[in-house]
Amino acid sequence: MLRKHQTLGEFIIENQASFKYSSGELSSLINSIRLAAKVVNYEVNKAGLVDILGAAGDTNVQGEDQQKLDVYANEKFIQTMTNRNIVCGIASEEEDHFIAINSQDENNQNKYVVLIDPLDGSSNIDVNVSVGTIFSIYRRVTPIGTPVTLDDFLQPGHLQVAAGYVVYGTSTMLVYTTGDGVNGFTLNPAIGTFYLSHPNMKFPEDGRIYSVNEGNYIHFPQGVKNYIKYCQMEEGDRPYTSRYIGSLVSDFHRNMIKGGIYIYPKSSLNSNGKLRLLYECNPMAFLAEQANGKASNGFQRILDIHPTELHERVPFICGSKNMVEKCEEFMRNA
Ligand code: AHM
Ligand code: MG
Repeated sequence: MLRKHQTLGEFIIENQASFKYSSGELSSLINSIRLAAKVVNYEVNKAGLVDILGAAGDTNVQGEDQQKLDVYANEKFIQTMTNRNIVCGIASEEEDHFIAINSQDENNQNKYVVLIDPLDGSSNIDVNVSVGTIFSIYRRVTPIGTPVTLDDFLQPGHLQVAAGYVVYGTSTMLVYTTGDGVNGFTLNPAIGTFYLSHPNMKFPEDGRIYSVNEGNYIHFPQGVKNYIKYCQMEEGDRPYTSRYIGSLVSDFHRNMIKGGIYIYPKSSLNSNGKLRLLYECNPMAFLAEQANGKASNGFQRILDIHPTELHERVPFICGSKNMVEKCEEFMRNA
């Protein structure tokens, strides 16, 4: 049951039975992400004090080395999940290779692997603009108790058991799905508790916002160019509004609430676009579909793509269903 003012902790316990694979392990895993999110949030919030407290690479007044926030976030998420011994493997956008946890320990009965982008859009930190953490969770495919392998991570997105993001914005929110809709929780920083503030989030079927880095327009495929022109044309409810933060989590979050489309296409500069299938596109696509939205590479459903490498990139079109379908139509016909 969804109850406003429910805390995230209460929600996890009360909804455990509705998880596709009911187990305390997934609950503990989401709890550990909640914990790491709070720690990272505290640090992100202090970023504006960098001139006072010291920049990355400096030593602070306590004699501690200051780290870049994305490195810090990476460490915190990995540490939290490793210390609690609740996953068997982690892959991070910040790491070249996946990390096997307790792989030699035959008592390690953990069945989940996590893929994470610890601080997406981190170039926005310097200018006090929202950034996010994105996570994606799968059941391992290799036998429990054996070391994880690359196969455990290279699964198509439709096999995700949970995914979500944290947006460190004007408020900090944790939004996630376990395949049973999308719910958003807002952090009350005074007491460090996430409350259910956005139950059962849904993309409006149609929207009026398009989010794309138009500075790259000249390099875009013809279908995307045509769609952008369509968005700008005066007809019906158009022209649409252009909004691009340059932080996927924030752009996605706004579009889910207000209705819109996010596009990071391939271009003559990047043949597969920029975003990573496993750390960014799959989790956002899972959330989008769970919220009545859609996600595609222009021609194929994101969640159907079979990954072949950890850091694979794909073109990404995601948002309100009718807008994504319109964009796909332009791409097919170009
Ligand atoms: P990052 O993983 O290096 O932070 O890059 C991902 C980010 C997305 O959050 C954002 O939508 C996109 O890169 C912006 O890229 P661009 O500046 O090319 O428009
Ligand atoms: Mg990223």
